[in-house]
This record gives sequence, structure tokens and C-alpha cells, in this order.
Amino acid sequence: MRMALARIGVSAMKEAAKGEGAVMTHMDFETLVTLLARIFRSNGVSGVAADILARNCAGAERDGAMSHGLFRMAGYVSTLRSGWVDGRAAPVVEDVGASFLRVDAANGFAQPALAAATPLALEKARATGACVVAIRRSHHFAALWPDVEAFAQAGLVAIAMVDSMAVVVPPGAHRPVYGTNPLAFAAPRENGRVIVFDQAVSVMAHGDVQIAAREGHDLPPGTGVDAMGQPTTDPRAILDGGALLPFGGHKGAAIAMMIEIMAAALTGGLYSHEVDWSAHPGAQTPCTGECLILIDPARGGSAAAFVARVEQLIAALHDAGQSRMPGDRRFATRQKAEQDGIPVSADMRERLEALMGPE
Ligand code: NDP
Ligand code: PYC
Repeated sequence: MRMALARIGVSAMKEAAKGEGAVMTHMDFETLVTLLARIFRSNGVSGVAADILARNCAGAERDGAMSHGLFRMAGYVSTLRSGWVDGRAAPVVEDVGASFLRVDAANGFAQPALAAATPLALEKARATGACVVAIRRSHHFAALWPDVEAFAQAGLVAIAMVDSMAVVVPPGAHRPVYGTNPLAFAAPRENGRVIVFDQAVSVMAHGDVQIAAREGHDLPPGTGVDAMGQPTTDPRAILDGGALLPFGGHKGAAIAMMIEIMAAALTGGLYSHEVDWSAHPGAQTPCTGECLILIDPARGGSAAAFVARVEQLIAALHDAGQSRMPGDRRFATRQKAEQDGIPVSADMRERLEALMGPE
């Protein structure tokens, strides 16, 4: 019962974060991408990386992932101006095995590093049945589904993991060690569709806690603790020296641990608890690592059999009463935005214009 109430609380808070009640204009995707790319470029990001980051951020806003859409632009700019991240980094892709790529993001953003590795990763996954892409020295400040969805559209199964910054306290511990470490999964379905999930290991993403603090909402019980380790529903208490809890207690904590190992130990990146941006006031993007695993489902039999089996599972879930699959809300929000445009408040437009650097 308590869990059910908690979920309702999270949904209501996310609705509020969309700015329900505010006056909205509707922007088409490419117009929003152009605006965001200008902001990135004017703050020292190379043209290629600016376009990748702008598409990623506009895509999150379009799909209703409010904690990683336009809300994040101020954090990107603040970080760029702090000198903590290199917006012009040139990622280096190293071919280290039949099914293994290492990528040095060179203290740049993770998405351009992944883009640099993608053609060879696709080639290896198809040639060998799988490919690991291990990215290090990378800043990931975004939703993770964009890193997997396109691979599923290309017929592959994709799993991505990112560690972030220590804001999640393990069970029984007295300080945070884990990041909010997202895990994303995507697989092809029949008729070109995909099934995708993308979730933080914390009860709530840190971005949603920040939005709640800004909007003055309390959080559902069980979200986090204050600086004294006491349970709190106050987002400010979590942000000011407190910590988030992993979802599912020790089970979520074990997944957080796996993600630290895969995204940092395996890649050569930093653990969440090793991130130290204290010399760069204003920095907000954790510089850690990302691990992507691609699998060609045709190797398990045939691609057609795989997607048919995925459909059978989804049909069984629907038949059992689960009408809402992960990704359904995202795809429905995307479809509406493609028809009507992406709702952007006048206040947000002003905030975005204010982020423009000298061009
Ligand atoms: P949510 O809890 O909102 O959603 C997690 C997943 O569950 C989504 O795939 C969602 O699908 C699905 N889902 C939600 N409700 C239901 C339901 N009732 N039935 C079935 N499926 C459901 O995500 P989080 O708050 O955990 O994370 C938000 C974002 O924050 C993610 O995009 C994540 O990548 C990002 N993040 C990024 C970090 C980073 O370091 N870069 C760190 C932490 C988080 P749907 O999309 O359709 O709603
Ligand atoms: O929302 O938890 C989060 C987050 C951390 C880094 C980027 N997003």
C-alpha cells in the first residue's frame, strides 16, 4: 500500500515538473535542437558534439523525460564555464578485441564518444554476435535510453550502464558511495518497434529531487535520508548533505554495485565516489564511465524468432493485466510532440536565451 502511494506521489510530482498550468508555446523538434546547439556552441562545445548533445536533450524533453530535458541545460552550461569538461574533446576509439572497443572520451561528453564508436561497434556486433563498448573519462548528464534505442532499431539488443556521483547510500552505510547509476535496455520488436526501459538505481533520479526542491514539493516516504541519516521527505534535506536510497533496498544496491564495476572498473573510468569536482565550482556533470553491451539476437536462433518471442512475452503481460509497458509513456509523449510540437514555457525560453554565451 505504501509503495503504491509512493508511486502515485512520484507521478504527480513529475506532472507538476512539466509546468502544468504554465503558458506553453510549442516548438518543433528541429527548432529546439537548433536553439540548444547554439547554446552549446556558444559555450565552447564543438559543432559535432553540440549537435549530438542538443538532439539528446531536445529528445528527452520531447519524450517527457523532464529531469533530463531542458531542465539540464543550466547544468551543462555551468559545467562548461567551470572548465571541468572539455566540450571540444576528441574521443579516441581503440579496437582491442573481436568484440571489444575501448573509448577514451578525453574528458568530454559520453554521447560524442559513443557516436565515434558506433560504426565499428555495429560492425563487430554483427560479425561476432556481440560487442562491448567501454567508455572512460566521459561526462554523462543525460537520459540513457538514447544510448540504446537506436541499436534496437538496428536489430540489436542493447544494455547500457553509467555511474554518476556519490549520492546514494548503501544499506547500513553511513555515507553515500553509489551514483544514481542508470541502467537502460532495448530490444527489437516486430514491425520495427522496440521495447525500452531506462531507470536510475535510486528510488528517484537526482534531477527529479532537484526539480521537487525548486517547485517546493515533498517527496514520497522512502526516497532518501537527511544529513543525519534520518528518513526525510524534504528534497532539500536530501540535496543538502543527505542521500538517496536505492530502489528495493539491498537488491537495488547490488545493481548499483554492478553498474559501478561495469562502468568504472571495466572501462578505466572513475567510481561515483571518486568524482572530485571541488576545484571547479559550478561543475555538475560527473566524469566517470559508461559500458554498453550489444548482442545480435540472430545468434540465439533467428532474428525473426527473437522478435516473435518478445511479442509473445508482451502479449502474456497484457493478458495478465499489465497494460502499460516501459517505454509506452515515452513513445506516446513523443508521438504527441511530433504532432503538436514540444511544449516549452515562456519562462523556460527566457532561461534558455540567458544561457547563450558570446557567439
Ligand atoms: P522512471 O522511474 O521515470 O522510469 C523508469 C522506467 O520505468 C522507464 O522505462 C519508464 O517507462 C518505466 N515505467 C515508469 N512507470 C511505469 C509503469 N507504471 N509501468 C511500467 N513501466 C513504467 O525513471 P527514473 O526516474 O529512474 O530515471 C529518469 C531518467 O533519469 C532516466 O532517463 C535515466 O537515464 C536518467 N538518469 C541519468 C543519470 C545519469 O547519470 N546520466 C543518473 C540517473 C538517472 P517510460 O519511459 O515509458 O515512462
Ligand atoms: O538525475 O540522478 C540524476 C543524474 C545524475 C547525473 C545525471 N543525472
